[in-house]
Amino acid sequence: MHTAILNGAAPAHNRRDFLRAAAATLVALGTPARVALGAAPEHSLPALPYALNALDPVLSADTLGYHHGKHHKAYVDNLNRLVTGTELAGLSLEQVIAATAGKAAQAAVFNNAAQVWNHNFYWQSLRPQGGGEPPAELRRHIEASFGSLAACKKELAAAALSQFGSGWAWLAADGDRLKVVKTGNAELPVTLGLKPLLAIDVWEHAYYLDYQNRRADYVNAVLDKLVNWEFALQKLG
Ligand code: MN3
Repeated sequence: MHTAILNGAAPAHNRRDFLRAAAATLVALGTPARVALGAAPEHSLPALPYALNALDPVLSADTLGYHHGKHHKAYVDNLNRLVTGTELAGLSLEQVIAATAGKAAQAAVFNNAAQVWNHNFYWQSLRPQGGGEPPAELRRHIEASFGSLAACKKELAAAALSQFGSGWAWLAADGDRLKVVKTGNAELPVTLGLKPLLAIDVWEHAYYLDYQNRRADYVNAVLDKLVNWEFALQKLG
């Protein structure tokens, strides 16, 4: 995997050299260099897949506004600032995560990159009028792995509640088997070799405006009313 990352970095050099050359040409022509170099940041904040108030009253427009527009955006901005002009410039988000996971010297880049990825995934894990019954094919997998949908939800809630401090609860696939895992801070299942299917953000910023310290109320409301089982089935593939 690391070999692939190193190979993947080569085009970034070429791209930067090309951009520098292009910028120099534009400067010579009297065009501001930032037109060429500053036009497109490496990573961007995806739009929410629904309106700000679409998850109300489980999650208010205020919560989504701060969570997406401030917290998620800050991770994107930090990541762009940290990778600009480095070996990691030009790599995809997934490549940045793979190249920095487990490396203490790259912790800031990893944390911001992983949080961008986690939030991209979290917004898709929710939907208006979610919860309820999973599609039949997903339900079969859930019952094979947990015994019942209720047991699966109970295990997800327990993981979300027992994650000490900031982190995430996940439904993930380990080959054919589904399992629930929790991760601290920015950690994510892909670095554990698992395929993520659903994410529940249990950082306080995800629920504090609406639920204050009542994390259990937030988690149960998400599982009953917002969780996007169709997305999980799509990810299971
Ligand atoms: Mn968050």
